Amino acid sequence: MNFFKKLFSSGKKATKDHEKSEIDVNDLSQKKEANYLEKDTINVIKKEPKLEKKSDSEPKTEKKKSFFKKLLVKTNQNNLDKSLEKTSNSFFEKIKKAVVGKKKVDIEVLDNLEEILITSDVGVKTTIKIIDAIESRVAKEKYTNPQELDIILKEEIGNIIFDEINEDLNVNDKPYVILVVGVNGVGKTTSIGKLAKFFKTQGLSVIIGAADTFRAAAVEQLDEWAKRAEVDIIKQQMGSDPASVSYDALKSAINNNKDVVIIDTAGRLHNKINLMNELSKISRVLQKLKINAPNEILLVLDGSTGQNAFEQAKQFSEATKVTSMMVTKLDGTAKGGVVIGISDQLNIPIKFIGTGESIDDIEIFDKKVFVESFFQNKII
Ligand SMILES: Nc1nc2c(ncn2[C@@H]2O[C@H](COP(=O)(O)OP(=O)(O)OP(=O)(O)O)[C@@H](O)[C@H]2O)c(=O)[nH]1
Ligand SMILES: [Mg+2]
Repeated sequence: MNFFKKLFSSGKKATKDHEKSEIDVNDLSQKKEANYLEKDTINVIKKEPKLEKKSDSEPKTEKKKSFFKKLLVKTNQNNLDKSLEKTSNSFFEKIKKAVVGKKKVDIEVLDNLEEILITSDVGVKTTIKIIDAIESRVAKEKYTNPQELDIILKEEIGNIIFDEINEDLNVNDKPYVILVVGVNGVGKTTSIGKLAKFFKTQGLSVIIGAADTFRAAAVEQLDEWAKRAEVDIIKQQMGSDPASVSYDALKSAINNNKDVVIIDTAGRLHNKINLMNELSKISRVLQKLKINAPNEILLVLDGSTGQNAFEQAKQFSEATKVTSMMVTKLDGTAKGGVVIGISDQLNIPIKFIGTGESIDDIEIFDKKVFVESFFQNKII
């Protein structure tokens, strides 16, 4: 199954050192929304990085166009296996205990399985769905061997999470604007660094907007990630208007013909009305430059919080128009089962997962590969 447009691999070295720049527009922070258009022409453009001269070795427009159409990026199964090791081990330890000495899949086995799925953070509704499916299969197929429970479980979980909507990231619509949201500490800023590098290695040019102006040191932290990913960053001082920073970032992306804009936002409590207000203000202001911006509202969830992540996903998606999700910190947790519940219960695709703290610890979420990794253990 394809998740992304194939992002050109044939060696465009996307961003060069001299392309990197920082734009500090502190003086703009107090301006009103109505002044954005005026502001950018007066102050921002002057400070923006120059357009990079196209070198002869770079692909021509025609070639560049084509890379958006084909799909290349694949999930690294080994990396995912490692990240889901704890989840899988813990799940299978419980399953093995539940079927030991059993000659058939009876009510007791199913009851235990139900408990195992729930304690593995799959979530109650999805667990019931899985148990119902297994129950009717056992009845129909006269399935009796509990040692093979993992095989039907894998099939049923696969069935449940595979029927999903369009998951393509259509970066053709450039600059492709991704607004990154989520509560405190889930890994938004880290994930932005990873995403920036990810897109860059696909030959896309990236600009990051430091619109978390709320927390001290947030801008410096993002700045650090921009350096690591070797991409441009647009920032203002702490306390300035996040919508203003977002506007500047998009403006700069348009002026410099960038492919992707990723905007960091402050982690706030998901039930606060000001989150909604802030995000809709950012969107409104972005729309002054690009009518359908942001292209994505990417919700970042901390997978190690299990059902909490699920609750956040529900509440966020009720409050804002979340279009995709990234689940972080799947490494080092046994709560990876939450991904199954989220995929099943919410009509929003998970597009990426975080598998560690380093810049390359990111994988495209491919359900098939995910299920394979989840079932990397066997009962026998
Ligand atoms: N193990 C692991 N740690 C991660 C992952 N993603 C982020 N982290 C860690 O999570 C912590 C918080 O990450 P941030 O990127 O600062 O989170 P944030 O959502 O931007 O936080 P606020 O800006 O305070 O809301 C850091 O210590 C990161 O290293 C991941 O995929 N795996
Ligand atoms: Mg942050």
